[in-house]
Amino acid sequence: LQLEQDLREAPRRGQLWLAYQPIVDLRTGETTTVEALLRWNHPRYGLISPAEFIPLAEDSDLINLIGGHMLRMATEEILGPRQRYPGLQLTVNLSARQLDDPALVPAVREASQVSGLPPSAMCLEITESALMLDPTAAGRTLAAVRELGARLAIDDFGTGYSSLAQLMTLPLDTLKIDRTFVSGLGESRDAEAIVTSIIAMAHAVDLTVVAEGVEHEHQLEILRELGCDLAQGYHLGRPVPADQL
Ligand code: G
Ligand code: G
Ligand code: MN
Ligand code: NA
Repeated sequence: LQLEQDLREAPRRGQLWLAYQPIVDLRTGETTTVEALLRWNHPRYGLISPAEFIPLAEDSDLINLIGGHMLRMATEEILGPRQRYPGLQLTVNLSARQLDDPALVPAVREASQVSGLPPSAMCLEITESALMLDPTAAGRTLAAVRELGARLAIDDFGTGYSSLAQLMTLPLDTLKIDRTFVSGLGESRDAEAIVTSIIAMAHAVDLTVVAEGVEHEHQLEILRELGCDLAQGYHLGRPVPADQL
């Protein structure tokens, strides 16, 4: 509970910051997008991962506060890099709770208006499991986000239990292959078979495919051969503060 109280005050105390990780086009080698990843510098416990504090925020109404703050920071901080790379896109993560929150769409609109970053330069990532909690409600929110002009990605794909039929009813643009499959490339034939079929399936329904968690050159080579569109991972670039992008 003390930690929850600390988190409530973190935005106003300037303890939250964003690390940005490049997402690279496998044909051109260019960075087309950066993913914003939230970080919390706690005065006593040091750096706390979102894997720990996002669930805490989701158990209370805090997720709206944190989510809104994150959107405003990200849309402001991307402006500098976009002056040098005008086509650069921003992608941010949403949690399950934000999906059925009526404040989400206004928060995206507001962040865009305040920063001047067009919604078309923004993508929202939702995990497969969050989408499947309530696909009907998720579909409504996603349609409203799309209406604004922002793009949508399904994150950690392959770790949930969604069917292709369910996914096709959602207005998605991008599919991100979970890093557990990418890490097996070149080592397990199963991993290669799975990645091959995910790419084929995604392309069949016109989704752009991102491979996550690329840590080695050989994985990159296999992904290129398999026709994957984009890739992300420590081998291509670690998440860094905006001024180091
Ligand atoms: O960057 P890192 O590996 O620490 O992220 C851990 C998890 O936290 C990942 O699943 C990532 O998607 C999630 N995450 C990172 N930033 C945010 C954020 O701003 N909002 C939400 N909801 N999740 C985030
Ligand atoms: O769930 P999501 O895909 O949003 O999680 C993103 C997280 O994955 C980031 O917090 C980032 O720190 C982590 N990440 C990014 N690239 C790599 C990688 O190459 N290897 C591993 N193990 N983690 C990565
Ligand atoms: Mn993500
Ligand atoms: Na992921």
